[in-house]
Amino acid sequence: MSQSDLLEQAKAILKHNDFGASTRPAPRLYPHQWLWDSCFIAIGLRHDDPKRAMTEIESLFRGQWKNGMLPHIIFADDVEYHAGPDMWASKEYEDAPRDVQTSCITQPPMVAEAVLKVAEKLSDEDRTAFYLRIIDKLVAYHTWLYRERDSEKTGIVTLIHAWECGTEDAPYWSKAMEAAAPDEVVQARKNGSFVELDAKRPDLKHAPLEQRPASADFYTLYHTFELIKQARFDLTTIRDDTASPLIRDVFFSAVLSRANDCLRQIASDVGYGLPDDLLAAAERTSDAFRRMAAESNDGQVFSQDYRTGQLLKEASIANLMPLYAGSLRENDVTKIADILTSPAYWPVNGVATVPVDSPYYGELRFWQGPVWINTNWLIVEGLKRNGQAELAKRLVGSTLAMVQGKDSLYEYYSARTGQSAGTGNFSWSAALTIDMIRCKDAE
Ligand code: 2M8
Repeated sequence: MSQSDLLEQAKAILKHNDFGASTRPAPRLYPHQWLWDSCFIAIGLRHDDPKRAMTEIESLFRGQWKNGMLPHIIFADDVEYHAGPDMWASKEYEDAPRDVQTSCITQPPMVAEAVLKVAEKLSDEDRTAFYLRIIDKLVAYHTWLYRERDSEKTGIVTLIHAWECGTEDAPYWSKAMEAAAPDEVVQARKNGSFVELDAKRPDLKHAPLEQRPASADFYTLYHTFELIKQARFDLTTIRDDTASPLIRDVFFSAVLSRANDCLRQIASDVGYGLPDDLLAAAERTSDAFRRMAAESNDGQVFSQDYRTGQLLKEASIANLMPLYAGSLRENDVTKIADILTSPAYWPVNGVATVPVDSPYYGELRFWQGPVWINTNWLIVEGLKRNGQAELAKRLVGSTLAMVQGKDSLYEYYSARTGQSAGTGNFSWSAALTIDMIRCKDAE
């Protein structure tokens, strides 16, 4: 398959998943609009249709709550999904929009980065108009994140559910969820068999069990969802009234750190004064990453249990994210580059979401080992910004070689063999393949 065939394949997937002003992550498994998916999708769309890319981003704000929150899903009508609109009942909340149904939690705040990337492809006039239409909404979102999720002013925001981090089955979340397992999972653990629970899974119509979260995690995701819903999705109530895990999440906060830098750039381009408390919060986040990376022997940083302060040291790609968060000292960049090129993280196809020597590693297990195109993309961006252009090029080459020549672009791939897994026709894999090819060709 030639590079231009791969580009055509990727474009056709985005077209197929387009439903007007936004794009489904995948036709059947993910039939609504997701927050960070749409950001990656816009980054791909910008190369051939920057106006459609703008629409993809602006359509996300249909779902913005009055308090500033951007929800992780905006629901389309009448399509089957395992965690659909009735389960969330967003309209019970005064802050939620009236004309669309949404989830009541958020997802990695990639929006400001997506706005900046799309804007690179716009005329000066369109760019300014785009920034002016969107900046108040972005400020409201970042302000909500700090107000609601970092009232202690640590710089690292707390997540109230694994679905918020986007990599929901990452080992540090899996581990933290163990103590909150529902009775049926506790019982299945005792019996040593999950067969009955596996048989009831709605998501397994679209992908086999070994490629989806294990049932212990899947049912705990639902159970903790019920707990946080009873607490009306409020962090303090969840902390005080439930045993549902709360995590100061470095993966999510690294995305926020970069998003803050993007927001500053957007504001400066249109002469917009960002609020002082937001600027101070952003400074705390970038300082936290620089400090954690400098203090760590091997460059890895860890999320924390919000209640106890205990570090969650399970190995995963989240621990390497200071690279994406901002500019690090050269020595700290080298430490992280050494880990991500080690045989555990880069056995054949880099970079595994969980290293192959981790007890959690599963070759095709959802967020527990396979290579995802979006995490590779984040690492490529981090490497480029931290003076590692050659390694970034190598990672782009390895990613494109892995996705090339298959019947579709998939949700994720084996780090050992490149085998594709999860759902096919996966939008962000298509969009970021386009972005990698087009940026490589432009260099
Ligand atoms: C996956 O998450 C959803 C819940 O949000 C699910 O498992 O049904 C994750 O990979 C998430 O990061 C992604 O945004 C979503 C849609 O692609 O799917």
